[in-house]
Amino acid sequence: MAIYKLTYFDFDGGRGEPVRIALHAAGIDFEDERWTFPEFQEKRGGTRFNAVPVLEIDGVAITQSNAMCRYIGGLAGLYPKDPMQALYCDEAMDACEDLTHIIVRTFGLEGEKLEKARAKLVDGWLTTFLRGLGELLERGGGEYFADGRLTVADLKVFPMTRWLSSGALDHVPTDIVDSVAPNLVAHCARIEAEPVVAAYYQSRTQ
Ligand SMILES: N[C@@H](CCC(=O)N[C@@H](CS)C(=O)NCC(=O)O)C(=O)O
Repeated sequence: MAIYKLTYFDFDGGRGEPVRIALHAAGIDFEDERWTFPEFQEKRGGTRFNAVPVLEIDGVAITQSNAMCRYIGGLAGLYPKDPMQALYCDEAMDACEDLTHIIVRTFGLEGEKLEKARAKLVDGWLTTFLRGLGELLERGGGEYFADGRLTVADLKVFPMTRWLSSGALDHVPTDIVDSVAPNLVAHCARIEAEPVVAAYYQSRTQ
C-alpha cells in the first residue's frame, strides 16, 4: 500500500480541499499536513514550484492540483471514463483554477486599493466565471458538472462557491453566487450532502 501525504494550507478550501475529499472517498489514508501561512513562507522554497498543494506518493512529490484531482478522482471512481464527460469535468476544474488566480491577485492589497480591486472583481471576472460555471452545470444536466453524477469537478467547484459566499473575502457580497448563478448555491448544498463528502467532514470532527 502506497504512502500518501498532502501538504496544503490549514484551510478547508482552495486547491487542496478537493484532493483531500477525493483521497477520503478513495479510502486512502493520508497524512494531512497543514501549513500556517508563516510556515508556508518558511518552507515553500522546498517545494518544486514554490507552491502548494504538494501530494507525495511513496515520497515522490507531485504538484498541480487538477492533475491530482484527475489521478485520485480516478482511484475513487470520481473521474469520468468517457472522454467527453472527462472533458466536461476538466473544463469546470480549469475554470476554477483560472478564477483562483484572478482572486489571488487581490490578496495583499489593503484599504481603498483592496476595496477598488474587489469591486472590479465582483463586477468583472467573478460575475463572468460564476455565470460560466452556472452554464456548465446546466450543460451537465443541472445537478452535476459531468457524467450525471458526483465527480471531482463538483469537488472543485463547491469549496469555491462556499468560500465566495462565506464573507471571508472582504468587499465580496455573500450573496454574489446567489445573484449571478443561483443553481451553484443549490449545487453547493447538494454536494455537501453527498454521502462521501458528508463522511469526509464527519471524519474531520472525530
Ligand atoms: N497550478 C498550481 C497552482 C498552485 C498555487 O498557486 N498554489 C497557491 C496556494 S493555493 C500557492 O502556493 N501560492 C503561492 C504564491 O503564489 O505565492 C496548482 O493548481 O496546484
